[in-house]
Parts: sequence; C-alpha cells; structure tokens
Amino acid sequence: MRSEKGTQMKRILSIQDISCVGKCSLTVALPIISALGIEAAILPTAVLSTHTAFGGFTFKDLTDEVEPICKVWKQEDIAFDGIYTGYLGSKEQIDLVLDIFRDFGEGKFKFVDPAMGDNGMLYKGFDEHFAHEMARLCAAADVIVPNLTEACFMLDKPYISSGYDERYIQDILVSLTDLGCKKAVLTGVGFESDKLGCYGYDSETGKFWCDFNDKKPQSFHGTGDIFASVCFASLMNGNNVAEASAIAADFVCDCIDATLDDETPIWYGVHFEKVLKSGKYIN
Ligand code: PXL
Repeated sequence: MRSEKGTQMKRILSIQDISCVGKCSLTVALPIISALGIEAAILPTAVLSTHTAFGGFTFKDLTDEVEPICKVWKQEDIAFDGIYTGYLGSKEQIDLVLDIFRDFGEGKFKFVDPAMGDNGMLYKGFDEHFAHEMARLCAAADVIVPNLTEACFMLDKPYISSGYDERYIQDILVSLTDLGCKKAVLTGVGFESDKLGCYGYDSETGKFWCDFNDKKPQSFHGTGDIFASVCFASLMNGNNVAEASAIAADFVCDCIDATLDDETPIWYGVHFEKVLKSGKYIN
C-alpha cells in the first residue's frame, strides 16, 4: 500500500449502518474519510431505507454477518490503523464491536461516536439501558465525541439545554473520561445564545480546550456524523484532538452554509459534497 510519493497509505475501519437515503453514518463517513486521503474499509451493521428520523423506514439487521466477515479478515491478515464506530443498533452489536477492538484494535486508534440521540432525547428504538451499554464501548476508546444529550444519558446526569456554566460541562467531560477513554470532546455546547461549539478534555494532561463558532439559524440531521468523520480523519492525518475538533466544527459550519438556501427538508442532511468539492479541507 505505497503511494507514488512513498508515504504509507492509512487504512481505517468504520463500523455503522448504511442509511440508503438521508446522508448520515456510512454514506457520509466513506466519502469524507476517502476525500481526506485515508482508505475507508467498512463494516455495515444494518441497511435502512432511510435513517430513523423519516416517518417510515426498513431495517435489515446485519449482526449475523459481523463474525463471518471478521473471521475472513483475520484469515487474510487484514489490519487497520484506526477504527471508528458510529450508530449501532443493539447491545449485541456493541459486544461485537468490543470483540473487534480486541482483535483488530490493539495499539490502534479507536474512536467512538456514541450516536444515539440529540436535543435531550434518544433516537427511535433506544432506551437508557442502551445508553449504558454505549458507555461500555466509550470506555474502550481513545477518543469519544458525544453530544451533550448522549453524554447525559450515558452518565445518568440531567440534560440541560441552555443556561449551564463551564463547571457543568467540565464535570461531564471528567466523568466521561472516568469511564475509561483517554479524551472526550462534547459537541453542541453553547454558553452564549449566538455561539455553538465543542469542549474537550484530555485526561492524560488534565487539560481542557474549547472552540466556538457563530450559531447557525437552523440545525440539520447528520451533522454529528459529519463532525465525527472529519474529526476522526483529521486525527488519523496527524492533527491533535483540539485541532481536529476545530477543523471538524468549521467543516460542519461550511456544510450548513452550503445548505441553508436549499428548500430540502432538514432530515435530508447537509451538502457536505459541495464543501469537499471546494477543496478547502483537502491538503
Ligand atoms: O445520524 C445518526 C444516525 C445514523 N444512523 C441511523 C439513524 C441516525 C439518526 O437518527 O437513524 C439509522
């Protein structure tokens, strides 16, 4: 796997569903990670007609495929430089991902986006018990990127939508790393009504950092998955977590700007394709 310039091409594995329409999970992770210069191997955990925010959707569970696929990868000596997980559908899938971390992730970079809720609510089909299972997966990661809702459900802490202070956020971040992961980045944090951003904590250095952008007039579905994909790819490309999360937040803001004039309903996601095509984030 050597490129013309002789630098080693990195290969990562992303484990999440394929929602055929609605630009989220693998349909954003794959193009974004590839465009940022990293080979993206995938392990689809389910195939849905659309993501679950649409009124109706099909859901074909692929849990039974995970072990046979991994068995062949082991036989073929296939390895990954990093593993990135997003939306997962069941406790069983979380257990299988933990097996994959054990079998393919030792000494490799493990990144978990515990995609399961937003705005103080869990997505369709999830409950508190699932959030606790997701916390077990976060414990095994190097970096996690929950939004405030997901963090509160994993930690059994009250979700406050606005008006909180830095102590509330820092306390959540320390509790997240106490689960076992090294670094945590909370997304969707805002202390002022016109700013939104992310707040991070590195448990190894004890340092916090934060990054805010002007709040957009509208929010869109799938932006958490775009944030995670860009953040993960930027980390794989050698940025530190503070840099990677700031790049990812800027990318999401540009995606929203590229979508705002469009009349398409918000659950169709953002026009990340236009931002990729602009070349601004491609080195
Ligand atoms: O964007 C997160 C996500 C991923 N995959 C599926 C979803 C959602 C959020 O609703 O339903 C299937």
